[in-house]
Amino acid sequence: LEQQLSYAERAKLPDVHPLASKLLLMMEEKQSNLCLSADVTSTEELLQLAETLGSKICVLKTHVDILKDFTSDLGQKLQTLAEKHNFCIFEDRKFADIGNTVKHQYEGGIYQISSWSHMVNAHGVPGPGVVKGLSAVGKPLGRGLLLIAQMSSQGSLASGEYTQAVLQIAEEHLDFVFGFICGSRITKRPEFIHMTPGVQMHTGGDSLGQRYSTPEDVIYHKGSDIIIVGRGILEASDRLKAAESYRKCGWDAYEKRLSQ
Ligand code: BMP
Repeated sequence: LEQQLSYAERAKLPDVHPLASKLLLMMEEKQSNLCLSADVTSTEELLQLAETLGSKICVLKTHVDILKDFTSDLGQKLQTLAEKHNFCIFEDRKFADIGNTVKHQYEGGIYQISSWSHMVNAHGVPGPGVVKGLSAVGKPLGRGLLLIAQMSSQGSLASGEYTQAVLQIAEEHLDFVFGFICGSRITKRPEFIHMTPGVQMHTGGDSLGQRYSTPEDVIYHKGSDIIIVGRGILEASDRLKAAESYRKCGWDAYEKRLSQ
């Protein structure tokens, strides 16, 4: 039954995290459940992607530690583009240490992630302390956390009981955790947002263990909420056209799910 709720209806649930609410409304308004994984190594190219594809996406996912020319003004520039085109910024940092260490990694260092990224993610491996550490920094800023419950890669250890234990940590920290990185829906609780990487128009994989599912499979059959697409768009000859076709596929699959 929860599956039938629209993104807009879920945005209004009393217990929904404010960031999840904002994101769900944005998705409905833009008719986009597409997250672009902007895995490029030049800042100029990253900003250009945000500018040209911004209208097609609900989330821009970054790996700022792969940029060869990172400078401290990037966060502000990304935030300006996020406001202009109405998307959220997600630094895919995958925190995985004790609470005290991740607090510093999130707030400080060269990247100062908490100052510009609306959401980040973390592994459950360290136990709940990793969430508590990140929350100490992010919650006062209105940020949100996604826990990595499953991974798209071949042989991933994040499955079964591990996935269930991650879900448990999330349920105990509803004031900061608003969703998951996962392959398919792992909870019926409609306040949680499920985001799925490893998406291309055709199933298959790469030479380093990545595995791909289609937008239709991820959103309609697996019940996830957001498709995360990197090379499916980045390696296309026309990135804007590719982004539009992923947006449309993801959205059509969502409408099909709603109308069941
Ligand atoms: P691509 O669509 O080009 O395969 O990129 C996938 C992106 O999602 C990469 O940035 C990768 O780091 C990330 N990712 C993933 O592929 N699988 C996971 O389980 C978790 C991820 O964050």
